[in-house]
Amino acid sequence: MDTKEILLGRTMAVPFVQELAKKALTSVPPRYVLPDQDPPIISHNSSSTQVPVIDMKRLLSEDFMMDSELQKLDHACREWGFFQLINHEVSSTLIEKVKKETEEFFKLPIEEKKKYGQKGGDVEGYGNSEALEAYSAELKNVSGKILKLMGKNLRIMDTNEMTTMLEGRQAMSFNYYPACPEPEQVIGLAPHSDFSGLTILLEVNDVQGLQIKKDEMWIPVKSLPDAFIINIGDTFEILSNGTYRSIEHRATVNSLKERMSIATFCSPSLDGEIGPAPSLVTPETPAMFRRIGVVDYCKGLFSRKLDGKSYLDAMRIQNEEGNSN
Ligand SMILES: O=C(O)CCC(=O)C(=O)O
Repeated sequence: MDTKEILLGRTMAVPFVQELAKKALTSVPPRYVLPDQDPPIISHNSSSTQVPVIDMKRLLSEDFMMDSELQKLDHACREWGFFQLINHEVSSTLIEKVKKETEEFFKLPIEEKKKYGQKGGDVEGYGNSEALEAYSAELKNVSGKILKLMGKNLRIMDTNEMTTMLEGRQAMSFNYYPACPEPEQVIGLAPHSDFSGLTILLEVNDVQGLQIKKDEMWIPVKSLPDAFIINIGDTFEILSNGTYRSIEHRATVNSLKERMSIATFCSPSLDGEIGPAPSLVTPETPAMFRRIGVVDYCKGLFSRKLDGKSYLDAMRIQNEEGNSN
């Protein structure tokens, strides 16, 4: 199927907040003010307020370390929906190159940038470079390995279906959050969960701002140097029949420094379907989500505004009492 022929819907035209930020405003223009946001908890550096760290080298070690790391990975996916991946074998030289190119891209004059940007009525911009191509291929390799291990943890029988559903399509989002004179009055990216199977986030310029919602509290993520921050997306929650949960997250802004990040989404291809893996649906664990074509799923998604996990909730199967599973 030619994916370009499928019209998924239109996203709102994105205003160039980077240009606005150049005006050295001392207060936020009213249209960007978002009062009454839940504040984050103050992190005490304890393990209960830090996203788990998973070591890829251990996961692939094929000795006793592998089993304990697999258990850690399973725990991270069940309890957090987020983890940081270290020793992922993507070369730091390549990562530095991608970071540098991203920073250079955002420094380009607006007219130059527009050439690479989102076209009217489209959900995607475009752009590539040798480093980006290589980065994209490396991340496909990392996500392939991690997904296989997650499938093993979940005891999914047919890992082919899993691969098609979660790895069919890769997309990247380059996020730029300008410094803001009143950071508590605005949000960089509103609370949402991702449509993807997995998302791999790279913080570009050492400014942190990602927060995740755990036990109804917002927890700031302190990323480790060169680590990837990986999260479970909605498609994986559906595939795992609710065992691994996608987690709401948001991006905050900094009062003094701009922040940049690159999110790589490993998502299902448009000609497939999304639904719980058949081997996970049993009389004891009935399907929690409807099966739906990816195109129909995306059309519904793009017609809504970012609002936590509300769209995923609409996919839930209601039980006989009218409650969702
Ligand atoms: O920039 C971040 O920290 C989060 C990015 C994100 O959530 C997204 O691109 O969907």
